[in-house]
Amino acid sequence: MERTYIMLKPDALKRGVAGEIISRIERKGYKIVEAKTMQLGKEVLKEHYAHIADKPFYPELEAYMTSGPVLAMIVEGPDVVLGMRILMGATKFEEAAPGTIRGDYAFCTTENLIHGSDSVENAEIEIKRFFK
Ligand code: IDP
Ligand code: MG
Repeated sequence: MERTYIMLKPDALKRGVAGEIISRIERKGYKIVEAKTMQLGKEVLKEHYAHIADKPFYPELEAYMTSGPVLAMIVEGPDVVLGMRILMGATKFEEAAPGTIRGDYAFCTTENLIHGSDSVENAEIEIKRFFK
């Protein structure tokens, strides 16, 4: 069974929509096999976001991602990596379709509520990174 790394970002917890997002994941038929809240440090975040760490928006992203706890999860299901990316919606808030998590809840691109691995290979790396 395929697994992916899902992380509800600090705004999801601050706004109190974590439960609604989890409901969507469960309604889709996916299983949450592990979950924990944690406070991200700058070092692990830079490792996780190495592909964008040199972008001009990174300092703002770092401040946001370390502003409060995240909810880290391992989610399991058939083709769950791709399926979760579809449930999440596009990265840029103006491109996230209604009906997706980001399309329904995000009003800017930095604070877009949820992370999901973008490939099966990265899912395994991210699960190891955050669940040791
Ligand atoms: P993803 O989260 O959809 O996989 P990535 O390109 O991996 O998108 O970017 C990681 C995170 O960085 C995004 O979820 C978002 O929070 C932030 N981000 C990406 N691009 C921008 C941007 O152009 N402006 C502000 N924040 C961005
Ligand atoms: Mg990404």
